[in-house]
Amino acid sequence: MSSTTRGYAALAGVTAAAVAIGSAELVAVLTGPRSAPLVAVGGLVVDTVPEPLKQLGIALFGTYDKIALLVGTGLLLAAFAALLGVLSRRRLAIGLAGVAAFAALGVAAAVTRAGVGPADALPSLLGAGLGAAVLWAFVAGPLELDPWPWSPPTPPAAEDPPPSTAPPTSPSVGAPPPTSAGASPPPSEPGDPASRRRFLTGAGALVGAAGVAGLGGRWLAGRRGVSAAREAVVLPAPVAPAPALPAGADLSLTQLAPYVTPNLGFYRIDTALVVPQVDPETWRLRIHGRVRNEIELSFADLLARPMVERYVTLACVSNEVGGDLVGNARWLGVPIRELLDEAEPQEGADQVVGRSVDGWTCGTPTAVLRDGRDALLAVGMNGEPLPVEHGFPARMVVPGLYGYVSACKWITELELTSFADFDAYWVPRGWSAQGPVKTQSRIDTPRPRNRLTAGAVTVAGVAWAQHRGISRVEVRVDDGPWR
Ligand SMILES: Nc1nc2c(c(=O)[nH]1)N[C@H]1C(S)=C(S)[C@@H](COP(=O)(O)O)O[C@H]1N2
Ligand SMILES: [Mo]
Repeated sequence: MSSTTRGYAALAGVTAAAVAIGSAELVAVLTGPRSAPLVAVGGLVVDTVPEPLKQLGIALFGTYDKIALLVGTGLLLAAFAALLGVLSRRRLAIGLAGVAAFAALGVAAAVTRAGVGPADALPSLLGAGLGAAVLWAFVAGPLELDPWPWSPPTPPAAEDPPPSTAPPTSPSVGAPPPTSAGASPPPSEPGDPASRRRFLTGAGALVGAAGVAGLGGRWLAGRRGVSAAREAVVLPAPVAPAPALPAGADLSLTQLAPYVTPNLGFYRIDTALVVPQVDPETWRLRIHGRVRNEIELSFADLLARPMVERYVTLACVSNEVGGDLVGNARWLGVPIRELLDEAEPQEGADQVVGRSVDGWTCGTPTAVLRDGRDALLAVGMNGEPLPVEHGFPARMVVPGLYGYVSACKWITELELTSFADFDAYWVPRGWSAQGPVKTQSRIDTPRPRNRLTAGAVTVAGVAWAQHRGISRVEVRVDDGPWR
C-alpha cells in the first residue's frame, strides 16, 4: 500500500471515529454527560490507574489534569482509529471488529459507573453503529475510491510486449519516442479525481458534522445544567449565625490570603470529569445502614430545618507545605450530629460513609461527627447556595478532618457502617482510613524570591488547626530566636 493510500485509509478511520464520538455526545444530552464514551472511559481511567501514574499526571498537568486526560484519551483514540482505517482497507471485517471492541469498552465504562442505568450504554452503541457505517461507506460503500480497489491490488502479470503491427516510422536517431508506449507511471494518488473529491468532501463534511454534533451536544448538556435551579434557591437565615470575626483577623495585606476565601478562588479537588448536575427538585438524602430509624430528606425538608453558620477551614491531604489546597469559608448547614441523633446509629457503627451521586465515597468516624464540633451538612458557602463544583445542592464539611475522609460533595447518602466492613474511595488507593488534619501554617508575605528592602519587613501568613484553634504563632529568621 502506498503511503498516500494509507493516508486515505487512515482518514477514513479517523472520520469514522469522529462521527462515533460526535454522535455519542449528542445522544448523551439525553442520557447524561457521564455516559458519553470519552468521559466514561476517562472516568474509568481516573478510578483505576495506579496511584503513582496518577500522581505523575497531576504533577505534569496540575489542575489541568482532567483536560489533559480527555485530550490524551482523544489523541489515543484518533491513533487507533487511523490504524483501524488502514486495516479496514485490507479487510473491512477487521475494522468493524475494532469498532465493536471500542463500543464494548465505551459501554462497559459507562454502565459500570455508579448511579447509571442501561440507557447509559446508548451513546456508545449508537455512536459505534454510525462509526461502522462511515467506515463501510469509505471502504466498500458510496464513498469508496474508484477505480482504485480497497483490497490489495493484484500485481500485473508479466506480459510480453504487444507485437507491433504498425510499420516502424522512421525514428530520428538518438531522440526518445514522443510517448513511451505501455509503461505508464504508477498513479501518485489512488482513485480517479472525481472519486477522490467525493472521498475528501465526504470526510470533511462528516468530520464537520461530527464536530457540530459533539460541541452542540456539550452545549445542550451545559444548558441542562443546574445553574438556574441553583440561582433560584433561597437560603434560610441561620438560627445560629457565625461568630463575629475577632478584630485584626484579616490584616488585608496584598500578598496575604484573606481570612475568608472567596468562592471563585476556593480550591477544587475531586474525581469528577464532568461536574455532577444534581437537580434539587429530585435530590434526596438517605440516612441508612446500621441505624434504628432510616431517614430520607428532600432539599425542601433540609432547608426547613434549623441551620447554623460556621467558619470552617477545609484542607486537602495533598496540600504541600505552602500550598493552596486549603480554604476558609462561612458554611451554612444542618449539624450532622442532629441528623445522626434522629437516625440512631446502632452499636458498632463506627463509620459514616458519605456517598456522592457519582459513587465517590468518604468514611468519617461516627464519634467525630457527634463530638460537638461543627460538622455540617452544608447547603450554603459564603452567603450563596453551594457552587455547583463545590457540591450543590449539599455536601459535608467537618472541621479537623481532611476532605478525602469527610467533605463529600453532591452527597446523596449517609450510610452507617463500620471501618472493618467498608473501605471508602481513597482507602484501597493507599490513603489512611482516618485523616485528622495536622496543625499547619503558611507564610504568605514575603513570598519566595520577593526582593526586600533594608529595614522593617512585614511577615504574615495563615495557620489552621480547625476545631482546636490557634492561640499564637512564632517566627524566626534563620537561626535567630523564635518570636
Ligand atoms: N463527590 C466528591 N466529593 C469530594 C471529593 C471527590 O472526589 N468527590 N474530593 C474530596 C477532597 S479530596 C477534598 S480535598 C474536598 C475538596 O473540596 P472542594 O473541591 O470544595 O474544595 O472535597 C472532597 N469531596
Ligand atoms: Mo483532598
